[in-house]
Amino acid sequence: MENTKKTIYSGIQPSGILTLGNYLGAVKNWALLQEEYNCYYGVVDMHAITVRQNPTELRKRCADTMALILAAGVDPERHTVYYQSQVGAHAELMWILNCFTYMGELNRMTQFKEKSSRHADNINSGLFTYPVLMAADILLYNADLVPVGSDQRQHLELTRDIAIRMNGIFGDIFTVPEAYIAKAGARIMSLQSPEKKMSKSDENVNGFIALLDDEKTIRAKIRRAVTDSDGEIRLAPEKPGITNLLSIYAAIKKITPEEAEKEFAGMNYGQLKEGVSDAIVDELKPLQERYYEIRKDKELLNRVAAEGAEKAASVAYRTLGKVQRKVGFAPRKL
Ligand code: ATP
Ligand code: LTN
Repeated sequence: MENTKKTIYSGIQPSGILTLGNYLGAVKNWALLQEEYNCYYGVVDMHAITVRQNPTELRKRCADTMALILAAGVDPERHTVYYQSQVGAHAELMWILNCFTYMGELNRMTQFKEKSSRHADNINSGLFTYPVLMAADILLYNADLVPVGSDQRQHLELTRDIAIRMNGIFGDIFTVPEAYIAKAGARIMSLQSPEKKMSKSDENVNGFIALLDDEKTIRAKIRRAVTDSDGEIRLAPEKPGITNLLSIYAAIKKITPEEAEKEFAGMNYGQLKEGVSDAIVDELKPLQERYYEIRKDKELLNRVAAEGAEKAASVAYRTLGKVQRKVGFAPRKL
């Protein structure tokens, strides 16, 4: 029965076209988990403006991201897909959570440190409190499980700490969520600098495979992927490029990186790259076909967004109301 199912929440920023990293680390699992869970998936546009965005581009990317989530197989009839900025409860709960989060906790966040060094001219306070907004997203829906890539583990820990702290003060108001981090694909690395994660806002487009890259581009990017000069195909920390290619292959084929290593043992780098390209192209082709169909259908996208915001708001405002009462605010008509 629908309402006895556990709840999933996850979000993705419309900060660029989704990459293979976003897909293998997160979005692919969103579709797989929807049979067992009641799911809320947010296109987190409020998180995206923590770095400068062009407004016209951002609006377009929100729709692109929504279409990609649907193309990946998420069913908006049974689940909730929506734009975060259309549900005001996120910002309202975030304020309250801010007052229960310590500067010291936020100062430790590695994503903040990494993003502030990348955007040194715009270290705004939104970038600093970004994890608190993420905690608000998750706690509003009383999520049990949060499927994300491993880069988000620290934010999930903070969300849990905030929830436990507030439950301790006010009695049980929040469900304490667990991270769901898949073994394969949890951290796909950049093709150009395999010591850092593949990121959709990387200014070097050769560092990532975008989900909408055509076959020629995919093959060219993999051909150009940084490797090393020892010529042997094996998993090793000192061989991050080869290890990453094997991990990508493994995540797509649903095998372990060790099994992928065996499959390519004794071959040369050219053959490995061809095998990886074939796997990516086969995986992305059907997704792309569905995407272009859905992306044309403005009416469908608008309807999913409107219905999604309404469904999300009905749950989110209920939680917000409960928290507002607990902290001592005057009763409010929603
Ligand atoms: P940006 O580059 O704008 O910071 P991003 O590419 O890191 O964005 P997000 O929107 O922040 O993507 O993340 C969406 C989801 O994709 C999150 O669950 C995140 O953990 C996951 N993810 C992001 N990058 C990777 C990666 N390289 N490998 C695996 N999962 C990833
Ligand atoms: N911070 C996340 C995106 C995100 C998210 C969330 C993920 C925002 N809100 C809630 C899970 C649950 C990221 O991937 N960078």
